[in-house]
Amino acid sequence: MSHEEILKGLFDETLVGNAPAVLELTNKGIADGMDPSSILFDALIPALEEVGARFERGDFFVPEMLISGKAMSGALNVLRPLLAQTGAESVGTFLMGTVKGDVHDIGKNLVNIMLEGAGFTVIDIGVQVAPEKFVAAINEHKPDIVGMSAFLTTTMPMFKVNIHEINKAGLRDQVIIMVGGAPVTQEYADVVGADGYAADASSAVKVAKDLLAKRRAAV
Ligand code: B1M
Repeated sequence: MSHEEILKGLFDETLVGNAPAVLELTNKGIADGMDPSSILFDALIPALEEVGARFERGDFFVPEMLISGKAMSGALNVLRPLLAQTGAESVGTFLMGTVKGDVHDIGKNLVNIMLEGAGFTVIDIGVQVAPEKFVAAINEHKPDIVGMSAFLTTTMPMFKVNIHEINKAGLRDQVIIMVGGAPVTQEYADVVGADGYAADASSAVKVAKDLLAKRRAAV
């Protein structure tokens, strides 16, 4: 099987949510010396974009989204150690969660993988994270950066609620706050009072590093 065929197979099987085939092709690609980033960016992510487009058109429903998501997550487990390989000392601690009311986690997990690859210690507090859980986790882990993901227009307002609660707990000055997720924009991040926003996992790493460097230079 050529690398092109593996990529095409990965796209097609992720689209139909055939998790065993996606896992097998991912393992085959890696064993064959393929670049893990190519598997991710040239096959898996485009497949989920297509799933989203079909859902919008009414050709796919929630169960189809779910099985495609599961197939993608299985492949991410294989890619995680390869994408996150780093021998470096921790550059900082990043606390990450998907906001309350939102169960999407693939994008969040991908950001985590990239951050780990860039040397961050990542503490993932999961999905549907309530404001009080963010506050408790900040007290417990004392992160440099708090990252919040929201993937639905209906859950984006939770950023503002979370930031308000972090403020009320007297912790706002101690952490940098970053937000992201498919419907989020820089303008929205500014409105809710976040310190940073990124559109995708690789820019999230860059923004996190820049914000941390600025904060450290200021103190
Ligand atoms: Co949902 N879903 N979903 N879904 N789902 C979307 C998000 C949607 C865009 C589909 C569509 O209509 N085209 C739509 C949202 C519309 C909107 O509000 N704008 C949608 C909907 C409507 C819903 C439900 C409401 C459907 C229903 O029940 N009627 C429901 C909501 C459930 C809930 O959360 N309460 C729902 C459910 C689900 C499943 C559970 C079935 C499943 C999730 C599985 C899982 O995550 N474990 C699912 C899936 C798979 C999708 C799509 C198809 C794929 C999402 C994904 O993983 N993308 C999605 C369509 C799409 O995205 N095109 C869709 C790949 C991922 C790598 O990209 O998530 O954008 P992304 O993450 C990026 C960036 O956003 C960024 O970096 C990531 C990596 O590059 N990023 C950050 C993310 N977090 C960041 C944080 C940062 C910085 C950057 O700093 C802190």
